Amino acid sequence: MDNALLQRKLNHAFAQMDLDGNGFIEKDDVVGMGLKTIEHFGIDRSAPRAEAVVSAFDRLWDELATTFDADGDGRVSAEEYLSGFVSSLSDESKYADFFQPAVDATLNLGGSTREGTLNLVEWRTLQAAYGTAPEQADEAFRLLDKDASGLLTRDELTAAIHQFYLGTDPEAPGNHFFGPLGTSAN
Ligand SMILES: [Ca+2]
Ligand SMILES: [Ca+2]
Repeated sequence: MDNALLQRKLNHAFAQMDLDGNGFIEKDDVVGMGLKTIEHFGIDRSAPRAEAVVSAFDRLWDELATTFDADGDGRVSAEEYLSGFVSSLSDESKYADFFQPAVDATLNLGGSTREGTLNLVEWRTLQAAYGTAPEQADEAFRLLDKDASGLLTRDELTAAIHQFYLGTDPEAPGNHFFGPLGTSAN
């Protein structure tokens, strides 16, 4: 990993995903992140939209374990996470297969009549689940809502997450996707 910005972003994402803060991403952390998001949206765990999130994060864990857990101890260390990104996910199509199901399931927690889009209130709710302060969430929304429509579309959100995980441009709005770097609530 020779890009300092990308490394900071991945460290930030790792710390957010390591829900219990024990220095490893494990199944409970990943599924727990899905459950925490459902809880913030106030959606019943048995609702189909909630079930979809749980199963998508379950699959995300399976992908993480298969692709990143190099020493096979059933958990992903920070080193395994960083090197897994470099060796496996710099390929665009692999990246999409990996994250898109969880992204789509999460976006569908928002307005049911606007599937795959988030308004400001829904965006704040999602960001709160990831530990981002409301004013920082609002700033990120403004940056990401490129056409100022007041809604973040699936395309805008997908592009932003892609910038977050793979981008090296310090000006890219997607760098703000998971809140200010280095200030994870964990
Ligand atoms: Ca953990
Ligand atoms: Ca491991």
